[in-house]
Formats: sequence, C-alpha cells, structure tokens
Amino acid sequence: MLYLGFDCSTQSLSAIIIEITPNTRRIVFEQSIDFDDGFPSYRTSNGVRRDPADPSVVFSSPLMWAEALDRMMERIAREPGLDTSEIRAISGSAQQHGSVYLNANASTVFPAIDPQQSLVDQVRGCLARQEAPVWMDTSTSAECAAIESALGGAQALARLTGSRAFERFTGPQVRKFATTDPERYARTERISLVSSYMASLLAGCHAPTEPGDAAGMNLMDISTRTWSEAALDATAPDLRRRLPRIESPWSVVGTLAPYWRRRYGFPAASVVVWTGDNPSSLIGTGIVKEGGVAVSLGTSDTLFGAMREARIDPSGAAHVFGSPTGEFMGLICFRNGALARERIRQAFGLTWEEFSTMLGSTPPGNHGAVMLPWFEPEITPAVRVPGVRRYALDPGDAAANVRGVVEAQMLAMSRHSRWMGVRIETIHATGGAAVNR
Ligand code: XUL
Repeated sequence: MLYLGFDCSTQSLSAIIIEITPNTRRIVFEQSIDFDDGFPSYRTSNGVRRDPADPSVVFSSPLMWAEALDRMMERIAREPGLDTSEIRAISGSAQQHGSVYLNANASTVFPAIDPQQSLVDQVRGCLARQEAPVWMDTSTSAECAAIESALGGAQALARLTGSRAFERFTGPQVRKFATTDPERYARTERISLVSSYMASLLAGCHAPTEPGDAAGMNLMDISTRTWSEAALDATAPDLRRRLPRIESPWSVVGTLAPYWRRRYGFPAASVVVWTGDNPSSLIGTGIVKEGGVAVSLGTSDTLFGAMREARIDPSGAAHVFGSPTGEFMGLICFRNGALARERIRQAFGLTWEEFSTMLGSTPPGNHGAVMLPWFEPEITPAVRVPGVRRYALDPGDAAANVRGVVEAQMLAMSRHSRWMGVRIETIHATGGAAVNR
C-alpha cells in the first residue's frame, strides 16, 4: 500500500510516497517544486512577495499553491513504474499561520471541479482575496495590541490560546483585513489556513483544521481545543461561521475529489486532515513523548518538543500548539533562519562546502566575536527594526562570520527554550539545512 504526503512550505511544494508492506517501508517517490523557479509568473522571491510600499507586508498566492499541487499530482501520475492505484491515503503539512480567503463560490465549485479544465482557472473565481498573508508578515502590530487589550493583556491571551498575539498569527491578520477592507471581508465565506486550503482542493470540500495548526491563529482555546468565543469577538465580526471546524489530526476529510481521479487516474484514496509544518515535523522526528526536542532548519528555524500539558512560556516569546498525537507541543520560532545563513554564504561568495569547512575550522566561542543576524525583523526575541549587529567581529572575516551566524542561531535556541523545562539530551534535526552534517 502507498501513502502520499505533501509539504507546502514557504519556498516549495514537496511530495513523498511511502510504500508500506507488513515487513518493509520504502520511499518510492520524492520530489519538490520550487515556487520561484517553477512558477515565475507569480513573481515570488523565496516563495513570497512584499508590498513595495511597505516591506512588512508579506504574502503569497493561493493560485500558485493550487497550480503547484496540480503539477505535482500530474508528475506523480506520470512517474514510470509507480502504481498510483495503490495509494490509500493522502495528507500533508503547510507553512503555518498563512490564510486563504474564499468567497461563496468555493462551496459549489470545490465539489464540482471539472477535470476537463485546469484547477487554477476554476479556483480563481473562488477567492475573496488574491493574496494570502503568510508567516513572514509583520504588519499587524496595532491589531496584536488591540486583541491583547480586549482579552486582558498578553499573558491572559497566552493562557487562553497558547501564545500572546504575534504579528504573523492568523487572528491579527484577519482583524487587519476585516477592518481595512470590510467589503472584501463581507464577501469572505471561509478563511482557511494554507493546510486546510490544500486539503480542501484534494477532497473537493471545505476541509477542517486540527489543534496543531489552529493554535497558530490566536483564536483557539488551547485547553478545550475549540474556537474561543472571546478571542473570535476580539478579532473580527461574525468570524465563527467563516472558520473551518477543528477536528482530530487523524480524521478523514473525505475521498480524493473526482477532478484528480478523472484527470490523472488516481484511486478513491482517503484525504486526511493536513497540519502545520512544525506539528508535522514533531511526528517526523519521532518526538511523540515529552523529553526530546528537535530543531527544524528551514526558511524559519524552529525548536520544538512534546508536552503532556500546555505549559505557557512566562516570557511570552514561545508558543503552545496542539501536537498531532493529541497532546501538546512547545515551539519557538526564529525568522532569520535559512535566509540569514544564505546571506552570509553569498556575501563571501562561498559554496555550502566551503561554508561547512570554515565552520569546522573555527573554534567554539569564535574568539569572543558575536553576531546578531537580524537581516529581517526577528520573531524571537522580538526585533522590529532589522539590522545585523556585530560585536568584536570583523565584517570582512569570512570564517568568523560563518561561525558568527551559526553560533548566534544556536545560542538563541538554547536561551529561548529554557522555559520548556526539558532536559535536552538528544536534538533531532530536520528541514532543508539538516542535510548538512
Ligand atoms: C512557526 C512559523 C514558521 C512557519 C513556516 O510558528 O511561523 O515556522 O510555519 O515554516
């Protein structure tokens, strides 16, 4: 039997198919499509676009994600030697917090997507908003302040939803849309996360979300794992009817929609609820019990671990999300991840091999030289005005800067994860940069 999994991340869409027999587990398909290279007409850079008038506004395109899904499904269907009729279930993960605004057409179009026409052309008429704000957006500080004040402050909101208000979280993003563009908000029938939007395209219906990704919205009561009326009221009018249901992470959304079966010959596989990339990585790195932690080295760097109970970070820097196991996970997110490493690599014209050699040839502690690699506004700690800071670090010394960026990232992870109270013995590494020893 085959199982198909997707990851719709910031910069690419990946798919993996695993064959499971009573005695073996084997990867039989694994491919990624880079958004910038694969879909140049959307003019993204590292998967996103910025408002030229306000670089704190960062968004992507739901149509590009739909096109990427279509292209990947076509590739899978055409893969020589792969018997797609064996696919039993399909699920996936996506970048967290991003939101897709659908109008009333989606309810009728999604179940009836015509296999004779392209997916993207049919989805186009279902969008109440062309752009999907994504996790890199930092434009909602005023909305965060308003939501926190309506709910009794940052600590109270963190106790209620697992996090204080963060600019990238979906609730503040929805509030901004509803207040600055009430007409398009009124035409919005459904607000999906990237994860539930992708599952909706596969299943041909409005897919539910689950407590892992729903916790990234500042809208879910983390203790009951249901929408919090108080948080909904503090965010936007008439919000509840616009949100997906919250179901368990393993629930089945439905059967693969006729579009995929007729157009590409896929079987009537089950579509399982999608989750966020971080909750998914928790399971992928095998952290199903409290104790271990993992770091994900992607566009964002994150550190996360399983938690039996929802403990809140007293400093307000971190988050509690639902875990796909049904328990909880603690997570700290750093925005200056892969792109910060990349900036240093490019500044000195290095290959990744040279970067690694330089890291290996410099001593831990970097002779006291320190970098704070805030090329972009930082999430942890909260840094609104970007800028790289160097202390006793020669800006022209390639090796010292390579070590500087990596040590800064690792020290920040160590420092900001203490609240989790986990004795860290093993660190699992995942995400694109984890291939680098
Ligand atoms: C987590 C976060 C990022 C995104 C993108 O809170 O904002 O890790 O999920 O991968």
